[in-house]
Amino acid sequence: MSAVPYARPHACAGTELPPPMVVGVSEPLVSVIIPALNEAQNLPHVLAALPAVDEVILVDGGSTDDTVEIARRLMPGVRIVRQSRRGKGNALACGFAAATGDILVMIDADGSTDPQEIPIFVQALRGGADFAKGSRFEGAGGSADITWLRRTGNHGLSLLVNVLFGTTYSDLCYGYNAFWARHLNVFALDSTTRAEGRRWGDGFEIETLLNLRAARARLRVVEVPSFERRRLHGESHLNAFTDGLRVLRTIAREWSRGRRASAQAAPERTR
Ligand SMILES: Nc1nc2c(ncn2[C@@H]2O[C@H](COP(=O)(O)OP(=O)(O)OP(=O)(O)O)[C@@H](O)[C@H]2O)c(=O)[nH]1
Ligand SMILES: [Mg+2]
Repeated sequence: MSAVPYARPHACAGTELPPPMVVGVSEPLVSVIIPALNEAQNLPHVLAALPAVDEVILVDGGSTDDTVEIARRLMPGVRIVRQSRRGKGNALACGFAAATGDILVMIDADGSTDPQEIPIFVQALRGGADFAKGSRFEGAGGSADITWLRRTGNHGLSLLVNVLFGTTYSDLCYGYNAFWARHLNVFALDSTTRAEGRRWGDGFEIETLLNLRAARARLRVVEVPSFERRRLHGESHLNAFTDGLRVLRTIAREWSRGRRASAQAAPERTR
């Protein structure tokens, strides 16, 4: 796990980090969760680049290509999980629920997130963070993939979140994150209800949901500079307009949810 040099990430304002803590005498177990929908051509690159981890979970979204067969052939120990509904968010929820590690890392199957960065995320968590949030716009981070439209939309949405939630996020919609499994309940994700379509949080709004719920639970969030590569093969599943709107609605929903929770807590405090 030490192939990549550790670059100390920047802490978000209001999340002063304590000195590195001793997590225990043993190393934390690391699970990597990979949502995949028709990524057979990309998986060989992604799996080959993985550093030594304890568990790899591939969450298949009903791929019609050889995604599952390729994963099994290249990595006989891989755990294949079928998702309960549709969408990347639901895939991640199912993968998190199935994982047995102490640290859960989410990466994409299209080759855009570099598995060689995993040790940097793990180091950030072991250094005191609760949630290590990848950022393409922090420090040495960057992107060879993001379009002007998406970059502008992402900046605008990040700004809105920072104003409403008091965060200092530089990259709201990025799929490379890691957190301690003990915080999974903070995200209140429903992995078990079966349905044909998508429920709220099942789509590409998942990263926003995780970031907002981490902030509301006052987890110590540390941004980890990350470089996003181009998808190697195949088509993106994301639509900048419809998925951007889902992100915007997620921000509105989470904000009003937070206001309702504070309003309910206020009378109890004055009793
Ligand atoms: N299991 C599952 N995985 C999905 C689903 N939708 C997307 N994914 C995976 O989620 C990851 C991110 O999806 P992408 O289509 O690459 O979206 P993106 O990275 O935001 O967009 P690009 O930058 O254009 O590639 C990839 O590994 C996809 O295969 C889904 O419905 N189910
Ligand atoms: Mg991608």
